[in-house]
Amino acid sequence: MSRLIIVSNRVAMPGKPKVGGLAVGLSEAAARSNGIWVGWSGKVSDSKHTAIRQGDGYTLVSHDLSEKEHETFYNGFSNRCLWPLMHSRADLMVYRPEYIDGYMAVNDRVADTVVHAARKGDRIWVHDFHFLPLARALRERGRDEPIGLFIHVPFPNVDILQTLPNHLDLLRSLASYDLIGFQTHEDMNRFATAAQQLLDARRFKHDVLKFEGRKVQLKHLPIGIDTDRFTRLAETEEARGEVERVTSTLDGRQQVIGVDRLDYSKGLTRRARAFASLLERHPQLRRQVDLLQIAPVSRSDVTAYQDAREELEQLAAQINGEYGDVDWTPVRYVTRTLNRETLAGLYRASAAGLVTPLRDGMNLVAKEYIAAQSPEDPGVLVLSQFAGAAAQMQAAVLVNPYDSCGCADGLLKALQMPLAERKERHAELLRGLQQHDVHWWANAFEEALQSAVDSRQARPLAAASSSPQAA
Ligand code: ADQ
Repeated sequence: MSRLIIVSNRVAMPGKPKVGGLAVGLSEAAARSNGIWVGWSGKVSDSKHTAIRQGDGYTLVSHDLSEKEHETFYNGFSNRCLWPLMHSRADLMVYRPEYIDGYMAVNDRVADTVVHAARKGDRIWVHDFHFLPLARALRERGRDEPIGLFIHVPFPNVDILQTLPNHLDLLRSLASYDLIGFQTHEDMNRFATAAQQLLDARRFKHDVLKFEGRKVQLKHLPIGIDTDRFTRLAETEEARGEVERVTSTLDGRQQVIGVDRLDYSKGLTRRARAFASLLERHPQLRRQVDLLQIAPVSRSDVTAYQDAREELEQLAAQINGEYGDVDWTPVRYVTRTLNRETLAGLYRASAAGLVTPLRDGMNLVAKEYIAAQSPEDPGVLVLSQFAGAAAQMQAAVLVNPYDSCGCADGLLKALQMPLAERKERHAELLRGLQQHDVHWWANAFEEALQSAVDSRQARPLAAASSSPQAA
Protein backbone atom coordinates (compact mmCIF):
# COMPACT_ATOMS: atom_id res chain seq x y z
CA MET A 1 0.00 0.00 0.00
CA SER A 2 1.18 3.53 -0.75
CA ARG A 3 2.34 5.08 2.51
CA LEU A 4 2.08 8.73 3.48
CA ILE A 5 5.30 10.39 4.62
CA ILE A 6 4.68 13.61 6.53
CA VAL A 7 7.48 16.14 6.99
CA SER A 8 7.05 19.04 9.41
CA ASN A 9 9.23 21.05 11.72
CA ARG A 10 7.66 19.78 14.92
CA VAL A 11 6.24 16.30 15.31
CA ALA A 12 3.78 14.45 17.55
CA MET A 13 5.35 11.65 19.58
CA PRO A 14 3.71 8.24 19.10
CA GLY A 15 2.12 6.93 22.26
CA LYS A 16 1.78 10.42 23.80
CA PRO A 17 -1.46 12.42 23.94
CA LYS A 18 -1.79 14.64 20.86
CA VAL A 19 -2.02 18.29 21.83
CA GLY A 20 -4.05 20.28 19.33
CA GLY A 21 -6.10 19.45 16.28
CA LEU A 22 -3.22 19.57 13.83
CA ALA A 23 -1.30 16.85 15.69
CA VAL A 24 -4.47 14.73 15.76
CA GLY A 25 -5.23 15.27 12.06
CA LEU A 26 -1.71 14.55 10.87
CA SER A 27 -1.08 11.55 13.09
CA GLU A 28 -4.37 10.03 11.86
CA ALA A 29 -3.38 10.72 8.27
CA ALA A 30 -0.01 9.05 8.84
CA ALA A 31 -1.62 6.10 10.63
CA ARG A 32 -4.16 5.42 7.84
CA SER A 33 -1.36 4.09 5.62
CA ASN A 34 1.02 2.88 8.32
CA GLY A 35 3.02 5.93 7.35
CA ILE A 36 6.02 7.87 8.55
CA TRP A 37 6.38 11.27 10.20
CA VAL A 38 9.74 13.03 9.84
CA GLY A 39 10.72 16.13 11.85
CA TRP A 40 12.65 17.84 14.62
CA SER A 41 12.67 16.25 18.07
CA GLY A 42 12.67 19.72 19.67
CA LYS A 43 16.16 19.05 21.10
CA VAL A 44 19.36 20.91 20.33
CA SER A 45 22.43 18.62 20.27
CA ASP A 46 25.32 17.61 18.03
CA SER A 47 23.86 14.16 17.48
CA LYS A 48 23.44 13.35 13.77
CA HIS A 49 21.47 10.27 14.69
CA THR A 50 17.82 9.89 13.62
CA ALA A 51 15.64 8.32 16.28
CA ILE A 52 12.92 5.91 15.19
CA ARG A 53 9.83 5.29 17.30
CA GLN A 54 6.70 3.34 16.50
CA GLY A 55 3.23 3.76 17.90
CA ASP A 56 -0.32 4.95 17.14
CA GLY A 57 -0.06 3.34 13.69
CA TYR A 58 2.85 5.39 12.35
CA THR A 59 6.64 5.55 12.56
CA LEU A 60 8.29 8.70 13.83
CA VAL A 61 11.71 9.52 12.43
CA SER A 62 13.11 12.47 14.37
CA HIS A 63 16.39 14.34 14.45
CA ASP A 64 17.99 16.87 16.76
CA LEU A 65 19.23 20.22 15.47
CA SER A 66 22.80 21.28 16.20
CA GLU A 67 23.40 24.61 17.92
CA LYS A 68 24.34 26.09 14.54
CA GLU A 69 21.33 24.61 12.72
CA HIS A 70 19.03 25.86 15.46
CA GLU A 71 20.46 29.36 15.11
CA THR A 72 20.59 29.54 11.30
CA PHE A 73 17.74 27.29 10.09
CA TYR A 74 15.23 27.76 12.90
CA ASN A 75 15.82 31.10 14.64
CA GLY A 76 17.55 32.60 11.61
CA PHE A 77 15.97 31.96 8.24
CA SER A 78 12.64 30.47 9.45
CA ASN A 79 11.81 32.83 12.31
CA ARG A 80 13.75 36.00 11.48
CA CYS A 81 13.22 36.00 7.69
CA LEU A 82 10.36 33.87 6.46
CA TRP A 83 7.91 34.34 9.34
CA PRO A 84 7.98 38.16 9.20
CA LEU A 85 8.02 38.08 5.38
CA MET A 86 4.97 35.80 5.15
CA HIS A 87 3.15 38.06 7.62
CA SER A 88 4.00 41.13 5.54
CA ARG A 89 6.41 42.50 8.15
CA ALA A 90 9.47 42.96 5.95
CA ASP A 91 10.51 45.72 8.41
CA LEU A 92 11.20 42.99 11.02
CA MET A 93 13.15 40.75 8.65
CA VAL A 94 16.79 40.08 9.54
CA TYR A 95 18.56 38.50 6.57
CA ARG A 96 22.04 36.99 6.75
CA PRO A 97 23.71 34.74 4.14
CA GLU A 98 24.57 32.18 6.84
CA TYR A 99 20.86 31.84 7.64
CA ILE A 100 20.02 30.78 4.10
CA ASP A 101 23.00 28.40 4.06
CA GLY A 102 21.76 26.79 7.28
CA TYR A 103 18.20 26.63 5.92
CA MET A 104 19.29 24.88 2.73
CA ALA A 105 21.59 22.53 4.66
CA VAL A 106 18.78 21.37 6.98
CA ASN A 107 16.48 20.92 3.98
CA ASP A 108 19.19 18.76 2.38
CA ARG A 109 19.63 16.79 5.57
CA VAL A 110 15.89 16.16 5.89
CA ALA A 111 15.75 15.21 2.18
CA ASP A 112 18.40 12.56 2.87
CA THR A 113 16.30 11.23 5.76
CA VAL A 114 13.20 11.07 3.55
CA VAL A 115 15.11 9.36 0.73
CA HIS A 116 16.34 6.79 3.19
CA ALA A 117 12.85 6.16 4.59
CA ALA A 118 10.81 6.28 1.36
CA ARG A 119 9.80 3.32 -0.79
CA LYS A 120 8.64 3.50 -4.36
CA GLY A 121 4.99 4.50 -4.50
CA ASP A 122 4.96 6.46 -1.22
CA ARG A 123 3.42 9.94 -1.10
CA ILE A 124 5.09 12.85 0.66
CA TRP A 125 3.26 15.67 2.44
CA VAL A 126 5.49 18.58 3.47
CA HIS A 127 4.40 21.27 5.93
CA ASP A 128 5.03 24.95 6.02
CA PHE A 129 7.69 27.57 5.41
CA HIS A 130 10.50 25.61 7.08
CA PHE A 131 10.67 23.27 4.09
CA LEU A 132 9.89 25.30 0.97
CA PRO A 133 12.83 23.84 -1.07
CA LEU A 134 12.44 20.27 0.19
CA ALA A 135 10.74 18.92 -2.95
CA ARG A 136 13.55 20.26 -5.14
CA ALA A 137 16.11 18.59 -2.87
CA LEU A 138 14.16 15.33 -3.23
CA ARG A 139 13.87 15.63 -7.03
CA GLU A 140 17.63 16.28 -7.17
CA ARG A 141 18.04 12.98 -5.35
CA GLY A 142 16.08 11.24 -8.09
CA ARG A 143 12.73 10.91 -6.27
CA ASP A 144 9.65 10.99 -8.45
CA GLU A 145 7.03 10.39 -5.76
CA PRO A 146 3.97 12.65 -5.45
CA ILE A 147 4.96 15.56 -3.19
CA GLY A 148 2.54 18.10 -1.75
CA LEU A 149 3.19 21.18 0.37
CA PHE A 150 0.73 22.89 2.71
CA ILE A 151 1.61 26.46 3.65
CA HIS A 152 0.10 27.22 7.07
CA VAL A 153 1.01 30.92 7.03
CA PRO A 154 -0.28 33.64 4.69
CA PHE A 155 1.40 34.18 1.31
CA PRO A 156 2.56 37.81 0.86
CA ASN A 157 2.12 40.22 -2.03
CA VAL A 158 4.74 40.19 -4.75
CA ASP A 159 6.26 43.53 -3.66
CA ILE A 160 6.77 42.21 -0.11
CA LEU A 161 8.10 38.89 -1.42
CA GLN A 162 10.75 40.75 -3.39
CA THR A 163 12.27 42.18 -0.21
CA LEU A 164 13.75 38.73 0.49
CA PRO A 165 17.09 38.60 -1.32
CA ASN A 166 16.79 34.96 -2.43
CA HIS A 167 13.05 35.04 -3.20
CA LEU A 168 13.49 33.96 -6.84
CA ASP A 169 15.38 30.82 -5.92
CA LEU A 170 12.78 29.85 -3.32
CA LEU A 171 9.90 30.57 -5.66
CA ARG A 172 11.53 28.47 -8.41
CA SER A 173 12.07 25.61 -5.98
CA LEU A 174 8.31 25.39 -5.39
CA ALA A 175 7.84 24.11 -8.95
CA SER A 176 9.08 20.73 -7.71
CA TYR A 177 5.83 20.11 -5.80
CA ASP A 178 2.87 18.42 -7.47
CA LEU A 179 0.42 20.24 -5.23
CA ILE A 180 0.64 23.37 -3.07
CA GLY A 181 -2.14 23.97 -0.56
CA PHE A 182 -3.01 27.37 0.92
CA GLN A 183 -5.25 28.46 3.77
CA THR A 184 -7.27 30.89 1.63
CA HIS A 185 -8.11 31.69 -1.94
CA GLU A 186 -6.33 35.04 -1.56
CA ASP A 187 -3.07 33.34 -0.48
CA MET A 188 -3.30 31.05 -3.48
CA ASN A 189 -3.87 33.99 -5.84
CA ARG A 190 -0.96 35.98 -4.37
CA PHE A 191 1.33 33.00 -4.92
CA ALA A 192 0.11 32.48 -8.50
CA THR A 193 0.50 36.18 -9.30
CA ALA A 194 4.07 36.19 -7.93
CA ALA A 195 4.99 33.14 -10.03
CA GLN A 196 3.40 34.70 -13.12
CA GLN A 197 5.08 38.08 -12.67
CA LEU A 198 8.50 36.96 -11.51
CA LEU A 199 8.97 33.62 -13.27
CA ASP A 200 6.70 33.88 -16.31
CA ALA A 201 4.61 31.02 -14.97
CA ARG A 202 1.56 30.19 -17.08
CA ARG A 203 -1.73 29.73 -15.31
CA PHE A 204 -4.28 27.23 -16.55
CA LYS A 205 -7.85 26.72 -15.42
CA HIS A 206 -7.29 29.06 -12.48
CA ASP A 207 -5.61 26.48 -10.27
CA VAL A 208 -2.75 25.00 -12.29
CA LEU A 209 0.60 26.72 -12.81
CA LYS A 210 3.26 25.69 -15.25
CA PHE A 211 6.77 26.95 -14.52
CA GLU A 212 10.33 25.70 -14.50
CA GLY A 213 9.13 22.98 -16.87
CA ARG A 214 6.72 21.48 -14.32
CA LYS A 215 3.02 21.58 -13.65
CA VAL A 216 1.89 22.47 -10.12
CA GLN A 217 -1.67 22.07 -8.87
CA LEU A 218 -2.84 24.81 -6.47
CA LYS A 219 -5.62 24.42 -3.94
CA HIS A 220 -7.01 26.46 -1.11
CA LEU A 221 -7.94 24.21 1.80
CA PRO A 222 -8.64 25.99 5.09
CA ILE A 223 -7.36 23.92 7.99
CA GLY A 224 -9.96 22.91 10.58
CA ILE A 225 -9.86 21.73 14.19
CA ASP A 226 -11.03 18.44 15.68
CA THR A 227 -14.39 20.13 16.25
CA ASP A 228 -16.45 17.42 17.94
CA ARG A 229 -13.55 16.45 20.16
CA PHE A 230 -13.06 20.04 21.27
CA THR A 231 -16.77 20.40 22.03
CA ARG A 232 -16.57 17.22 24.13
CA LEU A 233 -13.50 18.63 25.93
CA ALA A 234 -15.54 21.66 26.97
CA GLU A 235 -18.07 19.30 28.56
CA THR A 236 -15.58 17.29 30.63
CA GLU A 237 -15.64 17.52 34.39
CA GLU A 238 -12.34 19.35 34.38
CA ALA A 239 -13.62 21.99 31.95
CA ARG A 240 -16.85 22.40 33.92
CA GLY A 241 -14.80 22.84 37.08
CA GLU A 242 -12.84 25.59 35.34
CA VAL A 243 -16.05 27.33 34.27
CA GLU A 244 -17.31 27.28 37.88
CA ARG A 245 -14.01 28.52 39.26
CA VAL A 246 -13.87 31.42 36.78
CA THR A 247 -17.53 32.31 37.16
CA SER A 248 -17.18 32.53 40.94
CA THR A 249 -14.16 34.85 40.74
CA LEU A 250 -15.81 37.07 38.12
CA ASP A 251 -18.55 38.01 40.55
CA GLY A 252 -21.06 38.84 37.78
CA ARG A 253 -18.57 40.53 35.44
CA GLN A 254 -18.27 39.40 31.80
CA GLN A 255 -14.97 37.89 30.70
CA VAL A 256 -13.35 38.53 27.34
CA ILE A 257 -10.66 36.01 26.39
CA GLY A 258 -7.63 36.18 24.09
CA VAL A 259 -5.39 33.12 23.55
CA ASP A 260 -2.31 33.50 21.39
CA ARG A 261 1.33 32.60 21.21
CA LEU A 262 3.16 35.77 22.19
CA ASP A 263 3.86 36.84 18.61
CA TYR A 264 3.82 40.28 17.01
CA SER A 265 1.54 38.98 14.21
CA LYS A 266 -1.23 38.27 16.73
CA GLY A 267 -1.89 41.98 17.41
CA LEU A 268 -1.77 41.71 21.21
CA THR A 269 -0.85 45.30 22.00
CA ARG A 270 -3.41 46.73 19.61
CA ARG A 271 -5.95 44.40 21.20
CA ALA A 272 -5.12 45.67 24.69
CA ARG A 273 -5.48 49.23 23.39
CA ALA A 274 -8.89 48.36 21.92
CA PHE A 275 -9.94 47.04 25.33
CA ALA A 276 -8.68 50.25 26.99
CA SER A 277 -10.65 52.24 24.40
CA LEU A 278 -13.80 50.30 25.40
CA LEU A 279 -13.27 51.23 29.06
CA GLU A 280 -12.46 54.83 28.15
CA ARG A 281 -15.45 55.45 25.91
CA HIS A 282 -17.94 53.40 27.95
CA PRO A 283 -17.17 54.10 31.61
CA GLN A 284 -20.30 52.19 32.63
CA LEU A 285 -18.46 49.02 31.59
CA ARG A 286 -15.68 49.51 34.13
CA ARG A 287 -15.91 46.76 36.77
CA GLN A 288 -18.34 45.00 34.41
CA VAL A 289 -15.85 43.39 32.05
CA ASP A 290 -12.38 41.75 32.32
CA LEU A 291 -9.86 40.82 29.66
CA LEU A 292 -8.06 37.51 30.23
CA GLN A 293 -5.10 37.24 27.87
CA ILE A 294 -3.38 33.85 27.70
CA ALA A 295 -0.08 34.37 25.87
CA PRO A 296 2.53 31.61 26.15
CA VAL A 297 6.00 32.86 25.33
CA SER A 298 7.36 31.62 22.00
CA ARG A 299 10.58 32.05 19.99
CA SER A 300 12.10 33.96 22.88
CA ASP A 301 15.60 33.89 21.29
CA VAL A 302 14.37 36.33 18.66
CA THR A 303 14.55 40.04 19.54
CA ALA A 304 11.25 40.98 17.87
CA TYR A 305 9.51 38.51 20.25
CA GLN A 306 11.27 39.89 23.34
CA ASP A 307 10.14 43.39 22.25
CA ALA A 308 6.55 42.22 21.72
CA ARG A 309 6.49 40.72 25.22
CA GLU A 310 7.89 43.83 26.87
CA GLU A 311 5.44 46.08 25.07
CA LEU A 312 2.46 43.94 26.07
CA GLU A 313 3.53 43.72 29.72
CA GLN A 314 4.01 47.48 29.96
CA LEU A 315 0.69 48.17 28.32
CA ALA A 316 -1.23 45.73 30.55
CA ALA A 317 0.32 47.37 33.63
CA GLN A 318 -0.57 50.81 32.29
CA ILE A 319 -4.22 49.86 31.63
CA ASN A 320 -4.51 48.26 35.08
CA GLY A 321 -2.97 51.35 36.67
CA GLU A 322 -5.27 53.70 34.81
CA TYR A 323 -8.63 51.91 34.99
CA GLY A 324 -8.23 49.31 37.74
CA ASP A 325 -9.02 49.58 41.42
CA VAL A 326 -7.84 47.88 44.59
CA ASP A 327 -10.42 45.18 44.04
CA TRP A 328 -10.54 45.07 40.24
CA THR A 329 -7.81 44.22 37.69
CA PRO A 330 -9.12 44.88 34.15
CA VAL A 331 -6.40 42.93 32.28
CA ARG A 332 -5.14 39.56 33.53
CA TYR A 333 -2.21 38.14 31.65
CA VAL A 334 -1.01 34.51 31.83
CA THR A 335 2.02 33.09 29.98
CA ARG A 336 1.60 29.47 31.12
CA THR A 337 0.78 26.65 28.71
CA LEU A 338 -2.59 25.23 29.75
CA ASN A 339 -4.01 21.78 29.25
CA ARG A 340 -6.78 21.42 26.68
CA GLU A 341 -9.58 20.90 29.24
CA THR A 342 -8.66 24.04 31.14
CA LEU A 343 -8.45 26.00 27.91
CA ALA A 344 -11.85 24.69 26.75
CA GLY A 345 -13.36 25.65 30.12
CA LEU A 346 -11.88 29.15 29.92
CA TYR A 347 -13.31 29.64 26.43
CA ARG A 348 -16.72 28.50 27.63
CA ALA A 349 -16.64 30.81 30.62
CA SER A 350 -15.96 33.84 28.39
CA ALA A 351 -18.72 36.04 26.98
CA ALA A 352 -16.51 37.05 24.06
CA GLY A 353 -13.48 35.61 22.28
CA LEU A 354 -11.25 38.42 21.04
CA VAL A 355 -9.14 37.11 18.16
CA THR A 356 -7.53 40.06 16.42
CA PRO A 357 -4.31 39.10 14.61
CA LEU A 358 -2.84 41.69 12.26
CA ARG A 359 -2.31 38.84 9.84
CA ASP A 360 -2.78 35.09 10.34
CA GLY A 361 -2.76 32.07 8.04
CA MET A 362 -5.93 30.67 9.62
CA ASN A 363 -6.14 31.00 13.46
CA LEU A 364 -7.30 27.91 15.27
CA VAL A 365 -8.19 29.77 18.46
CA ALA A 366 -11.18 31.37 16.70
CA LYS A 367 -12.43 27.88 15.85
CA GLU A 368 -11.72 26.42 19.29
CA TYR A 369 -13.59 29.29 20.96
CA ILE A 370 -16.74 28.53 18.93
CA ALA A 371 -16.47 24.76 19.39
CA ALA A 372 -16.23 25.19 23.18
CA GLN A 373 -19.40 27.30 23.60
CA SER A 374 -22.59 26.04 25.13
CA PRO A 375 -25.27 26.14 22.37
CA GLU A 376 -27.85 27.31 24.95
CA ASP A 377 -25.86 30.36 26.00
CA PRO A 378 -22.97 30.89 23.59
CA GLY A 379 -20.37 33.62 23.71
CA VAL A 380 -19.58 35.76 20.67
CA LEU A 381 -16.45 35.64 18.52
CA VAL A 382 -14.88 38.99 17.61
CA LEU A 383 -12.53 38.20 14.75
CA SER A 384 -9.96 40.12 12.73
CA GLN A 385 -10.79 40.48 9.06
CA PHE A 386 -7.10 39.66 8.42
CA ALA A 387 -7.20 36.16 9.91
CA GLY A 388 -7.57 33.42 7.28
CA ALA A 389 -10.48 32.14 9.42
CA ALA A 390 -12.52 35.26 8.56
CA ALA A 391 -13.21 33.91 5.06
CA GLN A 392 -15.10 30.96 6.58
CA MET A 393 -16.43 32.59 9.74
CA GLN A 394 -18.53 35.44 8.42
CA ALA A 395 -21.06 35.04 11.25
CA ALA A 396 -18.46 36.31 13.71
CA VAL A 397 -18.30 40.02 14.53
CA LEU A 398 -15.56 41.00 12.06
CA VAL A 399 -13.25 43.88 12.97
CA ASN A 400 -10.21 45.71 11.65
CA PRO A 401 -7.45 45.15 14.27
CA TYR A 402 -5.70 48.40 13.28
CA ASP A 403 -8.80 50.39 14.32
CA SER A 404 -8.94 50.32 18.11
CA CYS A 405 -12.24 52.25 18.29
CA GLY A 406 -13.78 49.89 15.70
CA CYS A 407 -12.56 46.88 17.68
CA ALA A 408 -13.98 48.34 20.87
CA ASP A 409 -17.33 48.84 19.10
CA GLY A 410 -17.22 45.24 17.88
CA LEU A 411 -16.53 44.04 21.40
CA LEU A 412 -19.36 46.14 22.80
CA LYS A 413 -21.72 44.68 20.20
CA ALA A 414 -20.60 41.17 21.22
CA LEU A 415 -21.06 41.82 24.93
CA GLN A 416 -24.54 43.30 24.44
CA MET A 417 -25.79 40.86 21.80
CA PRO A 418 -29.24 39.38 22.53
CA LEU A 419 -29.35 35.63 23.24
CA ALA A 420 -31.32 34.78 20.07
CA GLU A 421 -28.70 36.41 17.83
CA ARG A 422 -25.84 34.79 19.76
CA LYS A 423 -27.45 31.38 19.28
CA GLU A 424 -28.03 31.96 15.60
CA ARG A 425 -24.46 33.09 14.91
CA HIS A 426 -23.01 30.28 16.99
CA ALA A 427 -25.10 27.59 15.25
CA GLU A 428 -24.04 28.85 11.83
CA LEU A 429 -20.35 28.96 12.79
CA LEU A 430 -20.41 25.56 14.47
CA ARG A 431 -22.05 23.97 11.43
CA GLY A 432 -19.18 25.22 9.27
CA LEU A 433 -16.58 23.93 11.71
CA GLN A 434 -18.22 20.51 11.90
CA GLN A 435 -18.36 20.26 8.14
CA HIS A 436 -14.80 21.46 7.56
CA ASP A 437 -12.89 19.92 10.45
CA VAL A 438 -9.30 18.73 10.55
CA HIS A 439 -10.27 15.25 9.31
CA TRP A 440 -11.98 16.75 6.26
CA TRP A 441 -8.90 18.92 5.67
CA ALA A 442 -6.38 16.06 5.80
CA ASN A 443 -8.54 13.83 3.57
CA ALA A 444 -9.10 16.63 1.08
CA PHE A 445 -5.36 17.31 0.86
CA GLU A 446 -4.57 13.66 0.24
CA GLU A 447 -7.27 13.42 -2.44
CA ALA A 448 -6.00 16.58 -4.12
CA LEU A 449 -2.46 15.18 -4.15
CA GLN A 450 -3.70 11.99 -5.74
CA SER A 451 -5.63 13.81 -8.44
CA ALA A 452 -2.68 16.17 -9.12
CA VAL A 453 -0.54 13.14 -9.75
CA ASP A 454 -3.22 11.42 -11.88
CA SER A 455 -3.44 14.48 -14.07
CA ARG A 456 0.37 14.73 -14.29
CA GLN A 457 0.30 11.27 -15.82
CA ALA A 458 -2.67 12.03 -18.08
CA ARG A 459 -2.82 14.28 -21.13
CA PRO A 460 -0.77 17.49 -21.37
CA LEU A 461 -2.46 20.77 -20.55
CA ALA A 462 -4.67 22.22 -23.23
CA ALA A 463 -3.83 25.81 -24.08
CA ALA A 464 -5.74 28.19 -21.84
CA SER A 465 -5.54 31.70 -20.62
CA SER A 466 -2.28 32.52 -18.89
CA SER A 467 -3.22 36.03 -17.90
CA PRO A 468 -3.22 36.95 -14.19
CA GLN A 469 -6.79 38.21 -14.70
CA ALA A 470 -7.90 34.63 -15.26
CA ALA A 471 -7.88 34.43 -11.46
P1 ADQ B 1 0.05 29.25 15.12
O1 ADQ B 1 0.16 30.69 14.80
O2 ADQ B 1 0.95 28.72 16.14
O3 ADQ B 1 0.18 28.34 13.78
P2 ADQ B 1 -2.85 29.25 15.90
O4 ADQ B 1 -3.76 28.95 14.77
O5 ADQ B 1 -2.86 30.63 16.46
O6 ADQ B 1 -1.40 28.75 15.54
O7 ADQ B 1 -3.15 28.21 17.06
C1 ADQ B 1 -2.45 28.23 18.27
C2 ADQ B 1 -2.73 26.93 19.04
O8 ADQ B 1 -2.01 26.99 20.27
C3 ADQ B 1 -4.19 26.75 19.37
O9 ADQ B 1 -4.53 25.40 19.19
C4 ADQ B 1 -4.26 27.14 20.87
O10 ADQ B 1 -5.24 26.45 21.59
C5 ADQ B 1 -2.88 26.74 21.36
N1 ADQ B 1 -2.50 27.56 22.51
C6 ADQ B 1 -2.25 28.87 22.54
N2 ADQ B 1 -1.94 29.26 23.78
C7 ADQ B 1 -1.99 28.18 24.58
C8 ADQ B 1 -1.75 27.95 25.97
N3 ADQ B 1 -1.39 28.89 26.82
N4 ADQ B 1 -1.90 26.70 26.42
C9 ADQ B 1 -2.25 25.71 25.56
N5 ADQ B 1 -2.47 25.88 24.25
C10 ADQ B 1 -2.35 27.09 23.75
C11 ADQ B 1 0.16 28.40 12.39
C12 ADQ B 1 -0.43 29.62 11.69
C13 ADQ B 1 -1.91 29.73 11.96
C14 ADQ B 1 -2.64 28.45 11.58
C15 ADQ B 1 -1.94 27.24 12.24
C16 ADQ B 1 -2.52 25.94 11.69
O11 ADQ B 1 0.25 30.79 12.10
O12 ADQ B 1 -2.45 30.81 11.22
O13 ADQ B 1 -3.97 28.52 12.04
O14 ADQ B 1 -0.56 27.24 11.93
O15 ADQ B 1 -2.44 25.89 10.29
